[in-house]
Amino acid sequence: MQFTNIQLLAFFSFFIFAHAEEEITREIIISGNDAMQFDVKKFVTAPGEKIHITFKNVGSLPKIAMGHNLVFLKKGIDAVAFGQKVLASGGSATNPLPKSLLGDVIAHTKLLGPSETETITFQAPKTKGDYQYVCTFPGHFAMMRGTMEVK
Ligand SMILES: [Cu+2]
Repeated sequence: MQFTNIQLLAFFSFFIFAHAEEEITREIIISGNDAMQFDVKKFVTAPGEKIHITFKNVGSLPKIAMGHNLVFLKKGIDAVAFGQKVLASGGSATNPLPKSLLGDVIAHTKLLGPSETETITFQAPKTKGDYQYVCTFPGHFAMMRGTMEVK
């Protein structure tokens, strides 16, 4: 069986493309501290890109008083409105992200105590635009917010 040059080209470019797509992983490191601040308030990613987020709680206050998580919200979900919804849905220091709200969430870490770190991996949305992220420990949404821009 003979392959034409075009067929061979199509065959190999498929592999090259598939491989290239696999290689693109964006590494982002974000920390939260005892002053209720994320050190990264904005980052940019490409549509559909694989993202590794390493989230660190660099504070020293106990988790029950100053735990932090990192919650990525779907397009159009406002971080402040979501923080209020968490409280209205029974969110607390021991249950900062009620399961009933996961439909609004792209990806999230656990609640981290002092010096804890967690890495999560997810695929960036395919639709361009701004996506907000927030810490949903009660009250922290007032200060701990940021934006992932997909462009
Ligand atoms: Cu927090």
